[in-house]
Amino acid sequence: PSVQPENTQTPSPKPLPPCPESPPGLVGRLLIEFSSQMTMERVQKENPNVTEGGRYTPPDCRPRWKVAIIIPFRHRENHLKYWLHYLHPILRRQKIDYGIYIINQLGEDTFNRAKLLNVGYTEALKDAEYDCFIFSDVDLIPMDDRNLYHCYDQPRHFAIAMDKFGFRLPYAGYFGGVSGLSKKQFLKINGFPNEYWGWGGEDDDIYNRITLNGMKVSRPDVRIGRYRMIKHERDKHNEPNPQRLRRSFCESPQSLCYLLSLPSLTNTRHA
Ligand code: UDH
Repeated sequence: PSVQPENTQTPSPKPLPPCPESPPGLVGRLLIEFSSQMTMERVQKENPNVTEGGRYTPPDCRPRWKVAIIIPFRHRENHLKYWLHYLHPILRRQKIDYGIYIINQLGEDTFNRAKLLNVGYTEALKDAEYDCFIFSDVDLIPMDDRNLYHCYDQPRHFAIAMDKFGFRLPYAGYFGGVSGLSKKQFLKINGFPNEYWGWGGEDDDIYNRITLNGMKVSRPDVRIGRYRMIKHERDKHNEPNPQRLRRSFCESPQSLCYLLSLPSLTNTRHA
């Protein structure tokens, strides 16, 4: 009798279901504190499934976004340990496919946060086809894991209720701390400004770019968008930029310069 050849082909794995829009493992409000010692060894031990380069992908579902989280950085190693300690488990519960990019400014020249964020965008895309970019200060920890770190129909401002501002927006157009743009939204505003050296103004400029390009900022519920900031003194070489108001308010056609009576930086005349 003839012998039937054995079927040697392994069955192709079943495609994973899409990750749920509201991940079931979220816990809501979190207790965030910075008094216990934190070490990188501990962070590594707590997060065995995070791979080289701070990458993670949910094993049991197909994520909706591929998110690059970009952190502007210099001399804040202690803050970074806490950020990683808190954020990895949150992002895992949120079922986010992510990579973390610490963009370190070398040397002691004046700090340039927005330029570092542009560098992060470019560098991350050399690694993988990210379609969502979240820009986070290293000292800001979300206090609620329902504040989902992915992108939205409109550019997202996540850090809307920080402890240092009494858990409210400091002003309506605030876009600082933690924000997120899809690749399409980031390209639409031609990225972030490169010319803000020192503290301040770059976030207002980004806000203006968003609104001038016909988009609106989206935000989470104020009860969910709460953040703790790790207390710190002002860093050396990141003193307030004396041009921060002029630059962010006076260079757009809808300039607020006249209201503020500030001279424009450019020769453009606004009607
Ligand atoms: N950053 C660094 N190193 C620096 C400067 C800034 O890593 O030397 C990064 C870091 O991610 C930080 C972010 O840029 O979270 C924003 O800078 P910042 O924390 O200085 O800005 P923030 O508005 O604080 O949070 C302003 C100084 C407040 C001083 C209060 C003194 N009591």
